[in-house]
Amino acid sequence: MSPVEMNLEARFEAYVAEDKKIEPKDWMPDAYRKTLIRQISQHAHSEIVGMLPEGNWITRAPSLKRKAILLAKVQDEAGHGLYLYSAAETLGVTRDQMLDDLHTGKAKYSSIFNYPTISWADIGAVGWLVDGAAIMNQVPLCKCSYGPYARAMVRVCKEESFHQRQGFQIMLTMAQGTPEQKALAQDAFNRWWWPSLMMFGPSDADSPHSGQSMKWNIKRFSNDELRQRFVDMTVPQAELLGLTVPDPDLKWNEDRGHYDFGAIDWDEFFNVIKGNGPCNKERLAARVSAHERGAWVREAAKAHAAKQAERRAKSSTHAA
Ligand code: FAQ
Repeated sequence: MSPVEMNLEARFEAYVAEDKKIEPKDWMPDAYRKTLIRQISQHAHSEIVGMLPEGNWITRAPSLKRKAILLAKVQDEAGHGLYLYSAAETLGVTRDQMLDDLHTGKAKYSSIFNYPTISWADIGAVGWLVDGAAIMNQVPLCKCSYGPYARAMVRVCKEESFHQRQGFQIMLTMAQGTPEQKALAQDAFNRWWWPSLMMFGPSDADSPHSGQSMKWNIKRFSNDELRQRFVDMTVPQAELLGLTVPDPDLKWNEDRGHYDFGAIDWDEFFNVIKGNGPCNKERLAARVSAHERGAWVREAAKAHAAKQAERRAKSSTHAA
């Protein structure tokens, strides 16, 4: 390493140690750049693939009000994808490259979006649990060492917290409704609980990236720490709803000051992230088809931009 590079590396290390933000034009180690591109692009993919399970219910929402709320939520997720793709682009990767990686199955997106939404109660469970888990994981990312990612996360988290509350409200309405409605809420809870715990990623002992990402202040808490916080926060909410957490081993541990919970089925998790979950193929096919069907929009936008540029160039020649 040359003396100049050593200086740059020392400056980078000092910035991280002092909790300052690294900005796109700052020098950064290749591995830091690579880790951020991986995490931010996977996060962006999760947001846009995450539109699909809920999008499934827009035409079948039970009232105009619920339809308008769900439509707004799904559009918010698209917006989150756009902020995140833009943040990743500042690291030197193009959107085309990222989308290509998603469409060819090279890039991951969150395991949670490979499960089906089979009843309206699932929309409540997704908002309550999936957005709840997303907030738990993402609030610390607002303090991530990479400036563009941290700033994108501030707005994302504000919107996710509205999403979580609308989900909880659907669950509350159903849990206080007819016995059939309450049963649907419990059934959705049973199916989404364990996959929501898996969203935080493998246990710390099996998480290859956590150690380095925590040293770089990308991640502030480990996967297991955030999962525990989520369990501790959500169990009292389930009690308030009058629903039963689908875990016979769940128990408050006085000594730890936390809930103990049952074993996660990691075989299921790894199987889903390998592409073999209940909806992986359907989700990927829907994304690829949307991308192909949107080609004319991208072409039209490019043609429009070229015409505008041509007009600007002509008017500046006339003015000169
Ligand atoms: N699913 O060493 P670690 C949302 C992969 S957004 C699939 O622990 P890391 C909003 C991981 O990538 C939800 N793959 O990795 C919404 C790595 O594979 P690789 C998304 C997973 O990065 C709500 C390998 O396992 N949120 O929900 C998963 O340090 C409702 C080893 O894992 C984010 O992306 C998983 N669950 O920690 C939208 C947040 N977990 O790349 C619509 C930002 C792990 O080596 C509707 N990301 N893997 O091939 C993060 O915080 C981190 O990347 C973790 C994983 C915590 C997800």
